[in-house]
Amino acid sequence: MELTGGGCEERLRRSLSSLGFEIYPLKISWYNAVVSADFSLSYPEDTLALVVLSSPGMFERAFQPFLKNLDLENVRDPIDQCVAHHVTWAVREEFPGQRVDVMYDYEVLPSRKPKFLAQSAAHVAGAAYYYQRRDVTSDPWGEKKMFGVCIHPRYGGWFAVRALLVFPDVTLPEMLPKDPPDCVPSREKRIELLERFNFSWKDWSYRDIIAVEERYSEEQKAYFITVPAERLQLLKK
Ligand code: B12
Repeated sequence: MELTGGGCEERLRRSLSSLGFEIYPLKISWYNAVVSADFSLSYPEDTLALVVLSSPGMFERAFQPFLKNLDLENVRDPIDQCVAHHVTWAVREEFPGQRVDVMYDYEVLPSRKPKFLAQSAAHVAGAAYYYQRRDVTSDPWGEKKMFGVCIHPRYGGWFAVRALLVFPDVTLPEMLPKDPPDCVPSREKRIELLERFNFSWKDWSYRDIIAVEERYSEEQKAYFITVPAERLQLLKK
């Protein structure tokens, strides 16, 4: 079966978009150009990859229906399991016999490093700008370690990066990179964003740093506010 890059993207979208997932293409070389050597992915540079995000609607469209068929006694993280279920199904359905390497955001290598850096992948794919300390001129944080955060143009911080799919047999020399929308352009707002994300992420306010089209439902917030160890109890109720 001959597969073109655009074909892969469209097929995956066909399977996953109605479930609340978004798909963005990138070349391995774009990702490897920004991360350090210890995080780089070992594929030829024009290799196609697709990054999968979950939008706020994923909770109602994929997770709640998925729970109905889940044996809650034998589950580790129900959200991760739901994402893996749908991605695996989509890959089997849309790319039979095709090599597809799937990496999830929660997977780590034997070195304990994440298999891929979700934020860098989302940025280079043009999906969500990854605001880092380096994006603030003469920043005020001194020696403090500040984690960076991606902001999606429609969902602000109300989304997650779930997976990276690599198609080792598909190369796309002609694909051109697309810049992610810079939705937090000012220095002041970037400082506010990084401070909210680092110092008060539990109040969710970093997610609303821009006006958003959609955010998590009250039910979804209640689920994520609950500590993981108590989430199963909540679901059983
Ligand atoms: C480990 C981890 C944590 C750790 C450490 C955080 C960290 N950033 O290191 C802890 C437990 C603290 C944590 C906490 C949280 N996390 Co966390 N975490 C991760 C995880 C699994 C790996 C991150 C990591 O190890 N990075 C390693 C460091 C070295 O990467 P880095 O700082 O980005 O450095 C790279 C870039 O700078 C890049 N680079 C260099 N130059 C340039 C230039 C450009 C243009 C670009 C694009 C890149 C780039 O190169 C560097 C590497 O060489 C990711 C999922 C994933 N697989 O990526 C989620 C993730 C970052 N976490 C996430 C979230 C939401 C959180 C929490 C809010 C909790 C939660 N889940 O709700 C808190 C908030 C943080 C806080 N205030 O404490 C989200 C962030 C979403 C977003 N919008 O950005 C992620 C992406 C998970 C997801 N599924 O969406 N987290």
